[in-house]
Amino acid sequence: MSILQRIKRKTEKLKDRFFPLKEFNPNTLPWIDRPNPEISRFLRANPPRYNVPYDMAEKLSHWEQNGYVVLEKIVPEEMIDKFWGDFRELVGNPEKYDLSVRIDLEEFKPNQERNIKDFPKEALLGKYVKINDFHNSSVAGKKLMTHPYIVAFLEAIFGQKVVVMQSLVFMYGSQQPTHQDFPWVTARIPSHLAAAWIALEDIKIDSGPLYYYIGSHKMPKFDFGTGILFKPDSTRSPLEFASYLDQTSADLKLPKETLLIKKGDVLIWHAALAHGGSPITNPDQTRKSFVCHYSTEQALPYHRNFPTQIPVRQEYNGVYIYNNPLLPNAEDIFK
Ligand SMILES: O=C(O)CCC(=O)C(=O)O
Repeated sequence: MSILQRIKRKTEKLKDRFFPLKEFNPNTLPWIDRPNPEISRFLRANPPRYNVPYDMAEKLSHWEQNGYVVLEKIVPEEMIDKFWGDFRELVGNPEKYDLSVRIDLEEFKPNQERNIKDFPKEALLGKYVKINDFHNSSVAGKKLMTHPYIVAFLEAIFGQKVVVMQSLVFMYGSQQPTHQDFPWVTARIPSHLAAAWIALEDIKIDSGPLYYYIGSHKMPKFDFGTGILFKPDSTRSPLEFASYLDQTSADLKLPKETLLIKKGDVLIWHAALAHGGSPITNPDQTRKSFVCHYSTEQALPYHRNFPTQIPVRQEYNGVYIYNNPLLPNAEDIFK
């Protein structure tokens, strides 16, 4: 990093500290989040690079109003089965692999995030497991997360180069309290964030499905005491955040929708859509999903955990995916 870049970063940090953000910066909002976005004009000037099987104008308008879209039957089953095959091999033989895994169970405190080898094998097949960034190891994962019909939509909402930020594989429902993603999954520009929830099987009502509040991406932002981003010195907790989102959605009469999509369908949601995982009512019912977070090259020109390092990156269908500098030998190990 040059001296100038270092000074710029330091200044940005000081600005964040003394003038914390209370809303997204209007100057860097994606075009579609600005007042009165002109969708037909945008599409005339920026036709999608792929011939998509859905009505892009209709989807963009739905996104603008509601903060999410469902793209039905867009991912072929073979792609999903290949990816799930890689995943089964990983959790069946964890001793052979290197990967970061988080299991939110009391018994694993204080180190709930560890190398996959350092958890008991049975725990990997249980609840509260989040397999982090498996796409770094799995080429099938990279192809899945950059499926052209997903990429076309992301390119349309951002109007610029898309990058992968992180991914999670779930075998069971997360049962996570309501949250928005941007306070945690934060790029240099927090509004440059969207997530895809790729259904790896038909989702059942008793599996603890994802839920979200329609239109919640437009509600006033929560202040953690450090502004809209969660920081180590935030004075308000994630549970207070969850109560704020549930209560404000109720006050604004925003409908709550439960995601019961089918294998190969994809939900894409906005950085500020309030969402969470419903309680699991049948402990045996899986809810296999691949959750991928994306940003733009402008907001994330490096691997999210290594901002000072020049990233090694690969390009899939026009999207940059950064190699994980911590586990170089694990990259693309599942070909
Ligand atoms: O799939 C889920 O239940 C939660 C996923 C989620 O909220 C996230 O990754 O932000």
